[in-house]
Amino acid sequence: MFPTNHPQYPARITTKDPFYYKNVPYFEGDVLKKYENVWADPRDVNVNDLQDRMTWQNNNLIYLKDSNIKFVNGFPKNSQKTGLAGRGILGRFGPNHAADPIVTRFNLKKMSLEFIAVLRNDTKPAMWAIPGGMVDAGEEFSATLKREFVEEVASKCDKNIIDKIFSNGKTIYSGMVYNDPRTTDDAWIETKVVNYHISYSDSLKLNLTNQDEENYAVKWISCSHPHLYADHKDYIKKVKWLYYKKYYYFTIYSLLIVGLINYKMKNFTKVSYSTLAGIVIYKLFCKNKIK
Ligand code: RP5
Repeated sequence: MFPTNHPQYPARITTKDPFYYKNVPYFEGDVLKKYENVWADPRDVNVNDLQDRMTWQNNNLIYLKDSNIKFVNGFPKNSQKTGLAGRGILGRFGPNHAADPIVTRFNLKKMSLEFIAVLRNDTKPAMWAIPGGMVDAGEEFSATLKREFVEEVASKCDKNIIDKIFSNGKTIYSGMVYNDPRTTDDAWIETKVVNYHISYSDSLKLNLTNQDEENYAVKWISCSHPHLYADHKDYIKKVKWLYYKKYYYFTIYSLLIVGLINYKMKNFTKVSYSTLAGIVIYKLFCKNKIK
């Protein structure tokens, strides 16, 4: 897949071009020079250091040297061709680790599953996103999930409610972010996504405030929002499935029981109606859904 362009990047070239490897435009943001050795790698980073870094594979963190990621001239290469060489504006060669906390609630008034989203200010047009962020050097993923949430949306919230929310999460995904607009052939983002579902009454205790440097706004939005940043829609889909699957399967089993009762009573029209309803619900909501 070809990531969308980032507002600060030059145009990408098509990966179908036979001279791709010669012509792919090089780009490395100025900011990397300023932050070389701070959060950005030095350009002459040692290959052994790079090989000892971690990547997500099948939900486990493994060393790059043990993964299927190829190294070319001492640098790890993205398995997808993106039309841009260099790190772009990402600091690290290869995986740049991030973490995404999805805090959800069920809004009874709107009959809708909602999550806390931020309106990012680095995309054009601005896009709603999960308030995730980069893992600092030596930081645990669990710490990043909480820190990013607090920094981006909850800096004015009571510590007790934050601790309560982050005491119980469910991992939704860990691996590569395929559609982040900052991805290049030499640098990409990998993330761990965790869902924290809270009650509506707890959600009212959160005093949400956005972080001006990164976001225009923060609010609860529907999990059915049609456009989200990077791969965030896929993660939200997984959360929706996790939340709703029990209701779908309960309805299907209930219809099955109604069908069996009617079968015993030789009421075959009702048997076919309940069977049909069960099949429609299964096909629409369960089949091919993320388990
Ligand atoms: C996305 O970029 C990740 O899913 C995460 O949400 C985000 C991390 O980057 P920043 O928000 O820190 O820019 O690919």
